[in-house]
Amino acid sequence: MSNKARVVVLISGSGSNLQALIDGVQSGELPINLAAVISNRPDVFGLERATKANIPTELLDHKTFTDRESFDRALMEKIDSYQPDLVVLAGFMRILTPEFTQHYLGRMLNIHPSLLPKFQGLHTHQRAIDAGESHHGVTVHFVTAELDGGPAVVQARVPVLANDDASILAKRVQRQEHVIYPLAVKWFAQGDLHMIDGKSVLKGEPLPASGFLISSDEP
Ligand code: NHR
Ligand code: GAR
Repeated sequence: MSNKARVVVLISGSGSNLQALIDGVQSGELPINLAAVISNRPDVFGLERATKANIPTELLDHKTFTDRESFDRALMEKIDSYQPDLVVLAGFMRILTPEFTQHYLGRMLNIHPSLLPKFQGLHTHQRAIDAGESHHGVTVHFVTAELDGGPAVVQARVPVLANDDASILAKRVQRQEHVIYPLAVKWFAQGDLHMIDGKSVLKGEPLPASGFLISSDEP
């Protein structure tokens, strides 16, 4: 018996953010029940991480569906069979239909590797470099129908350095991801974080549009 928040994690790849959640649970920092990990891609490392942590895994290969609607309906059924309180997108790479996002509205989070509203969509690290940004970062946000457009919960900034390429910059950003995602999930699990009238609310206080700001101590 456990009254901990039940969390289903959706992945498409390596699952380093999933690992940060697993580590949080195992260290006792993060009071959640990781109910299942679901991947839309076969043979990804994130599924191995889940198996090693004794978390049930599911594969739902989007390539076996004729359209987004039928994939999303099947995904919803799988997720709901685990009765989650929260759905966490952790490097999940399929755009979700409005029906899907509506069903989980206020109980689904995503981590997006940019300082939203900058650089919505894909290839964010290269785009930040190409735009000559002095800073880049990562945002946890509630998922709405608008791609990468839901209200921000927490944001971490990192510097863009002179000789950065996309992969070095991505690593610097990902170190912050592994700090802020467990934090946001913990807030939600403790009942401190809500989405109210399209805004993120933390401990009764509306958050700024950027979300709660964490600055890394690099230059
Ligand atoms: N769906 C909705 N409705 N709203 C959001 O905010 C979503 C979402 C689905 C995924 C994650 C997002 C990100 O953090 C996310 C947020 C995939 C794509 C994409 O273009 C864009 C944004 C995100 C995830 N996917 C391609 C597609 O056709 C496939 C790319 C691939 O498979 O490599 O779905 O950046
Ligand atoms: C993370 O950097 C995450 O921010 C990004 O993909 C990586 C997944 O890493 N997400 C997206 O780009 C969503 N479109 P992980 O699988 O090791 O957690």
